[in-house]
Amino acid sequence: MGSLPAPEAYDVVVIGGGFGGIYSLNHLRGLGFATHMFEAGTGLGGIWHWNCYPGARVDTETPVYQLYAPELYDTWRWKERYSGRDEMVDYFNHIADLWDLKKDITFSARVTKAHWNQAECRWDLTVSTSTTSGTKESIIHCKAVVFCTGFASKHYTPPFAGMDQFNGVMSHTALWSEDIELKDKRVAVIGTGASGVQVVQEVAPIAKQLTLFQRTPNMALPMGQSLRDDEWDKVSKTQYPEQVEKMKTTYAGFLYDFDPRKTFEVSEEERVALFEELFHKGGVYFWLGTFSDVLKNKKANDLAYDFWRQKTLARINDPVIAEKLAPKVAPHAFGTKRISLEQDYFEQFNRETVDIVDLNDDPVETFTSKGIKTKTGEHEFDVIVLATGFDSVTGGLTQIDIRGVDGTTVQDKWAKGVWTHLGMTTAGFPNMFFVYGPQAPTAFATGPQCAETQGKWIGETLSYMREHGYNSIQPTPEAEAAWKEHVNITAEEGLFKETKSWYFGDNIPGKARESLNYMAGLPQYRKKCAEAAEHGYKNQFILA
Ligand code: N01
Repeated sequence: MGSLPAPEAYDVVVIGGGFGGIYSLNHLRGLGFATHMFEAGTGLGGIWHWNCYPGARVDTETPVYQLYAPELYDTWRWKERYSGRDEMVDYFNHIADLWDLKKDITFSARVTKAHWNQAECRWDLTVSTSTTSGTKESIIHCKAVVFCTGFASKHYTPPFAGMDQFNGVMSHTALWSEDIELKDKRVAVIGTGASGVQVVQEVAPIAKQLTLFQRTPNMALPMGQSLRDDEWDKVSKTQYPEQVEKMKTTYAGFLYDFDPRKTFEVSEEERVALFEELFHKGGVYFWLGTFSDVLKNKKANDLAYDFWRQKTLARINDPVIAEKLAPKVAPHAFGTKRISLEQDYFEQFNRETVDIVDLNDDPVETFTSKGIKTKTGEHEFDVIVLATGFDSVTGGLTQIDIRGVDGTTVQDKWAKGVWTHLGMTTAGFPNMFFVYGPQAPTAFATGPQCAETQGKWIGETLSYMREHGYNSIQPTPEAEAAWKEHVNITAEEGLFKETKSWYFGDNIPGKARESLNYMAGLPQYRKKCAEAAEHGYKNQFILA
């Protein structure tokens, strides 16, 4: 573990040790910037460090979900098509060893404040460091700060009545502690996002009884999990450089893209054949490799939903439960909320010990000392799992006291909506960058690809400033307004905006409704970032 550095030692401080953070630390250090990372957790991995709930697993397949560097993929051997959480943590530690990162990281160190000091042209950070003898606050100075706090670092717990009355064990998935016992327990799971689906699938076989509290069914797709054997590993390593070139051309950074054809341009036989093929490939092919209009045209989307529904119904024995998990009337257009991958999620509901409460018919009235009381009665539990999500995309930044040139906080500036340029900078906050945050491809791109794209751009920008003798950079208000408009116009195109989801901030009461992500795809995003840097960042940024 790196020691707490002396003040004023840094060109750049990186905050957070997920993909964005480790890439940025290594890259900026390689460019010759004195760089240090603060990580609130005790280890690397970001979301994979914190989310250690039972069944936590990546929904992006190997080898796509990794950083691109020959020394990394040559020396790492993936075990499964979709890696479990522990394998991800091992992978992060492998990178840290190879790149010798830990000497420049302080763990258990949470940055609670970041204030721009105009007189000194620097950031003053307050870092709260936990040690066995207590918590210590330090002030750290740096010329630039890169927030790599991720899109899911502020968990969300709905304010259910009576929560403090419950006498059993209760935990949010993002704050899970590995010593929580679930075997032979009566378990409640609230929420059906990626976390809820994975918990149900993992815990139902060992629990005495499991009840899922569902507000919206998850249109989860079969994962198609498999082991990666030696032959796969050998071939993958030889193909990887070429695959990376391909990944740079696709919408989300996968190895495949949408089929250019539209649903009704082909015969019904051809459509069904493609649907079957994509569905059986496993993963998100049926979501992001399908006909190009499925996420744009409601009629095309209805066909995809119906196909998914028929496949799902066939796996659930009880027709009443089946109707809850895959209702005749789709709750929203297929694929317009984050699709999760499952292995045997739907089969869990065939167990005598598993049931489901549809919160639309039978809402929670209050938590009690013994469990959860809904409109129809009380359910008793030993453990309640809150898989209720995050203040996604913006929460990682707005939970920190970040103040810009005139003392305005990011929370205040973004109270009625997000303002950024390129999803990496915001006016009034010089030399502040953020990775995997709002108005960037974030939830519509693979983490490593997004982290590399943004980390490189930030590195180029800081290098340009160093070469040309500039001390500060921030976007112009006009560039920021234009980016906001562009992000919102792009989000108008598909069916996404018609669905309430965390993609639009709908899950957090009072949060402004707007697209939190740049939805035009990674290639278009890279083009926009390159254009902004052309001609010395002129017109879009103020350099001083
Ligand atoms: O959170 P979510 P998540 N009463 O926001 C429900 C990434 N991730 O932790 O849909 C009852 O998706 C809410 O209901 P509804 C990934 O990007 C990845 O699962 O709003 N229910 C919803 O069902 C993912 O998308 C991985 O109607 C309430 C659930 O809680 C993102 O993180 C693993 C409620 C929240 O689902 C977030 O996933 C884990 C209330 N008052 C996470 N409030 C992998 O790659 C909320 N809900 C595998």
